Amino acid sequence: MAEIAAQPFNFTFRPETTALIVIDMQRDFAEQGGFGASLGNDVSRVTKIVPTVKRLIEGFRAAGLPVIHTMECHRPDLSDLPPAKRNRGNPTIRIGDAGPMGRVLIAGESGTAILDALAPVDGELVIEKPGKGAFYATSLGEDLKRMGIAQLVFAGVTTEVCVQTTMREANDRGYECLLAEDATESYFAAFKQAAIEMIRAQGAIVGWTATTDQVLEGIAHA
Ligand code: TIU
Repeated sequence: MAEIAAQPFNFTFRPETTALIVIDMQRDFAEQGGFGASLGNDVSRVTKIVPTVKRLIEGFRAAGLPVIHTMECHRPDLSDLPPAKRNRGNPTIRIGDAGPMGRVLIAGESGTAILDALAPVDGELVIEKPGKGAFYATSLGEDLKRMGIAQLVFAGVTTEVCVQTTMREANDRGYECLLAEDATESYFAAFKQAAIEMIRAQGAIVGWTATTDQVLEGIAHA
């Protein structure tokens, strides 16, 4: 057990029941020609956090703590893609369309893959999710119960969409959630800041936030 100097107050870190969950660090959100760019976003904001996310993942692996990865993606027949999601907005290419890295956000396509630098290693749980939240229409809830997890440290993209949605889902299911502030990013600096403030407001109403260094220090002292 160790106290992490988090906001809005210390987070009591219990390594035996904690996992890291890395949300959607996929080429589709980080590279030109992918889903994020098709929505008109500056994807370079995402690539900048890769070394920090890597450091966090390696800290968990070195301590023998579980690392879980999620991927936003859909079946090739689009049976898990509601028209309301496919038709939203005015992207240059839609989910399921053929792009320069294969079909956008479709399981098994090269653009949908997790970035090489952050690729899962053997034995790590990878959750393919059709929604923004990682609990919706996936086995994540049962997997966490089987693993005996009670606390989740969050990293990944984007802060106010898939990360925040999954944190809120996890918080409602009774998990204590801590977001690594510098291991998450948004396409909009103001949205990232607002999401971080919303999460930890009102006495950690959704969860805690801390830097990657503070999380790694907690691991070192636990
Ligand atoms: N567009 C956006 O900000 N995010 C997503 O569509 N997915 C995730 O956040 N992973």
